[in-house]
Amino acid sequence: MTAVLSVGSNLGDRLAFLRVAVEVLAPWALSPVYETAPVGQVDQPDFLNAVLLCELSAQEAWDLGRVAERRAGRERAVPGGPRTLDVDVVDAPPPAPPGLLVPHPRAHERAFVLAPWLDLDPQAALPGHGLVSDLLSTVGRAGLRRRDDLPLRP
Ligand code: PH2
Ligand code: MG
Ligand code: MG
Repeated sequence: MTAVLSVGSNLGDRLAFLRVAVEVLAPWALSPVYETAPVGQVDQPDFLNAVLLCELSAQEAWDLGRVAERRAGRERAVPGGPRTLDVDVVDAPPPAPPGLLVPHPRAHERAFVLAPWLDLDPQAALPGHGLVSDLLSTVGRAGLRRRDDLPLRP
């Protein structure tokens, strides 16, 4: 079964850091890259975001996500602040590490997750919330810009 992972970067060479995630997580499908206005703490640089589909359990996705973040030199200075690489498990089959909520509790309200996921799978659904296409219609695409000039695979 497939894991759906959201990757984001808003510090340094953003595209290069997303490519670190691709290298470590070995996805079988990669979405387009979106440039996105920061959600939550808004006084930080714009993100690049994408979605990866990987043949991993939630536990494996979490572990490899931490490996990728470390390889991208991530420092956890300010919670919610700028980061070189963030790898989040959106949905994945069990087992999951203790304390990790799957599906991700905020994925349904995040256009920067929903839009690239929908590009990969028009039928995608988020357990407990329904079709990604419906969720994205509700949330809207404000603050998103698709960057086809920045492919995840060079
Ligand atoms: N990640 C967050 C908080 N806000 N905003 C955007 N646009 N993209 C993100 O990846 C993002 C965010 C927490 O991890
Ligand atoms: Mg995150
Ligand atoms: Mg995270």
